[in-house]
Amino acid sequence: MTLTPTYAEIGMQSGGAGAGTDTAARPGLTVAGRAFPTNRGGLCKKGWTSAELLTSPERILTPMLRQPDGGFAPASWAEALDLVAERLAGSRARHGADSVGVFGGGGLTNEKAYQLGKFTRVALGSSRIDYNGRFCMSSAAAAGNRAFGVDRGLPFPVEDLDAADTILILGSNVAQTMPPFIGHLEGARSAGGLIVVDPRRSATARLTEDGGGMHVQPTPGSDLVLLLGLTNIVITERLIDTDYLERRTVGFEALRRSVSRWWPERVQQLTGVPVPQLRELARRLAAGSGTYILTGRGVEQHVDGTDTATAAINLALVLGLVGTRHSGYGTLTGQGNGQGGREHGQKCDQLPGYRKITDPAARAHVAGVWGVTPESLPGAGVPAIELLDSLGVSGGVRCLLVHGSNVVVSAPDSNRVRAGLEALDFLVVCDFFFSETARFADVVLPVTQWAEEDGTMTSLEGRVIRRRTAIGAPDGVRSELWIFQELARRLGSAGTFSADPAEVFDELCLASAGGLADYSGLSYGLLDTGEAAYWPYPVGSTGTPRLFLDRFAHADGRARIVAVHARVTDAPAQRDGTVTLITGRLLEHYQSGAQTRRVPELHQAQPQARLQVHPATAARLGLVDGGEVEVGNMQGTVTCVAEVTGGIRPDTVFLPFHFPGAQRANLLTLGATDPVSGMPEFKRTTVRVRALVRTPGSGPAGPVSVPSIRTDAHA
Ligand SMILES: Nc1nc2c(c(=O)[nH]1)N[C@H]1C(S)=C(S)[C@@H](COP(=O)(O)OP(=O)(O)OC[C@H]3O[C@@H](n4cnc5c(=O)[nH]c(N)nc54)[C@H](O)[C@@H]3O)O[C@H]1N2
Ligand SMILES: Nc1nc2c(c(=O)[nH]1)N[C@H]1C(S)=C(S)[C@@H](COP(=O)(O)OP(=O)(O)OC[C@H]3O[C@@H](n4cnc5c(=O)[nH]c(N)nc54)[C@H](O)[C@@H]3O)O[C@H]1N2
Ligand SMILES: [Mo]
Repeated sequence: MTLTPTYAEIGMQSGGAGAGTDTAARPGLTVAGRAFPTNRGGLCKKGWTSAELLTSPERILTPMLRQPDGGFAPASWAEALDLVAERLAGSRARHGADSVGVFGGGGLTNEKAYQLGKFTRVALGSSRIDYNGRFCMSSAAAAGNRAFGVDRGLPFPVEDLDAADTILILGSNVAQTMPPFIGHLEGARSAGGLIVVDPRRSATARLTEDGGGMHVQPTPGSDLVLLLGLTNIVITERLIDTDYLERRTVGFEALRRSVSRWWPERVQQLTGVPVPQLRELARRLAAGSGTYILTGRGVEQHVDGTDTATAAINLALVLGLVGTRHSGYGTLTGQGNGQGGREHGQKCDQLPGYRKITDPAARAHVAGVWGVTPESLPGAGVPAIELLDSLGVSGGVRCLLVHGSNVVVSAPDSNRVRAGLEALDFLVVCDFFFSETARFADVVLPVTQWAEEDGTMTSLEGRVIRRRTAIGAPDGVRSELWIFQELARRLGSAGTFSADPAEVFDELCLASAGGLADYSGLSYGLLDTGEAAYWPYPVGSTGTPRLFLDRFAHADGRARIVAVHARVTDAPAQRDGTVTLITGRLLEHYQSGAQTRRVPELHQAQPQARLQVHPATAARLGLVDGGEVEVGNMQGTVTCVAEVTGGIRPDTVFLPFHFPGAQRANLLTLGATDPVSGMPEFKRTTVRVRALVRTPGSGPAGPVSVPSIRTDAHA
């Protein structure tokens, strides 16, 4: 989540959290909220407890090498890095540079993400890099690029939301995933204008209860149809802004034709949202005097996520909301550096500054900064799921480096991921802990945590923020920048790799110059003044808090209305006792849980996976609250505990994805991807549920035949 370390102010204390651990000699830290516009001094529970991880007894404090007996033994850094370099060079020589793959993370600082991209292209010469943002932001990014010509999560400062009287949130549970953010919804909420679309009565949906807001509860994965239907109503009821459409957009005619068959009754049939509610929702959006439309993973993490985000953008465009001072569209970016992490080269088709690796001018510019020839840079690689699918496969990736992701828990179709990792010749994982993924590694390299390193992060609104070292790192751990430098040297790489974050940032700024995400006017010195710095920030500018006020980033300055079509038009199967599984987050846990499951307070609050089930469904399937259940389909089987709650549709169940082993939600997800973005489907999976202790009347949980919708992804 975006708030924890970045906005934390670190207070040094003596004694405290470090006592009694391997790192007892280090002073303890406490984390306190600091006044900052995004969070207004607030931190969520995970923020308050984040310092505990610095001194966790489970922290890895020396490189670890896999032994012939399958266990791990400590090694010196020289020994570990020599081995890694030798194996990578060997693979490259025997099987080509693309036999070495790299998997990054949206939690890395801008400096690390940038250097990881450069290291892959220059030191390894490989095109095979992608990252966990593919699971997170890729659909919204693709939609934003397509419509606006640029992808910045919120093209306006987050405080702009304070003045809104109407905010539509589609598929985001910010009350639990970004708690301090809900302060910015307060204006709309108290004006009765908070509207939440979620198949669950989530904590965010409950914010609509007092004050006259709306909670719309569609069937999972039907949001595209819902949005096409709302656009249809807005057009037929003449609520569109024709002047805006004429001045600022192209493509309206095709949109008008494409939504004409999504009349309200048909939309009701597929989404389960009653016609009067559809009409009321459309009218409220049009009537607002400051209206924002925001999307989250609930609508984006689908095989049609790009088109769904596009439909949300189209609705905003026909209402004339985007690029005006008091309204807008945005996507709620997820990870700590989910925005910056998608700008500087971790993506398979990307060079720094949000440039395309296939663009000759971009290649020439970046190669110049890197001191190599453009011809030496590889072309575009493949997106995350294709990369993971190629592990150990002939012609695929044989050696993998993982930096900041726990794919065994968080990538879809866990069994397949696990098989891929086992089939590798060599796996290197950089982490603080023995994550579920690190357990498959040949070499684990322990790295510095957030409080132990300098760097920058870019917030969901495109604001670049400095992170300062607050505490020395324990002996034995190293920064990733240092690791890249050492490996590049051992690999005999062209190009220089600095281990100093300030130097790397300066280089990133140069490399980004002239790109969409232009940082070239920034420096640590400038950021240290505390001035708010929103990209693009070219030399000589003072940054860009609000994009699109005058023009969109396409050559003609106009936004593209891209007519999209609903592909998933069947209601999810409820035959034979199957239900639709949606997955997502809990307040207390972060992502794969690699970090939060190691904080006792958070672990105790949510020690195990619980499947949310509606009481009617529980009765039908013979499930009891707190009882053990088995959730299964062709993909795999999860065992967990039932949580019977009225806050979910009867045809839908919800499972958090934070838990390991047999509780892994991703044992059930298919690995099907959006054809435009490569985003995997995480939020619409057909499953069968049964009580593990059989109660009379419950059916068996045999394999379920689900339609195979695996599609070929390209970036
Ligand atoms: N506590 C906590 N906070 C986090 C994180 C965390 O792991 N834990 N992770 C961070 C990251 S990386 C991210 S990306 C963000 C994600 O933040 P969110 O997008 O808020 O998170 P999710 O829980 O994945 O999904 C949000 C909601 O989508 C709903 N949903 C599921 N399927 C559908 C659907 O088909 N349609 C609609 N309309 N809604 C649907 C779910 O019921 C859920 O309430 O959170 C960030 N913050
Ligand atoms: N079923 C289902 N699956 C999902 C989702 C869902 O909604 N449903 N959401 C998806 C989304 S949006 C996301 S973002 C992913 C996230 O899932 P992951 O990519 O697994 O993210 P984390 O759990 O944060 O894992 C980060 C790992 O890297 C380590 N780490 C943290 N910081 C650093 C660093 O600076 N350097 C290094 N080397 N290591 C570091 C942590 O200790 C941890 O082991 O999960 C996706 N998976
Ligand atoms: Mo995410």
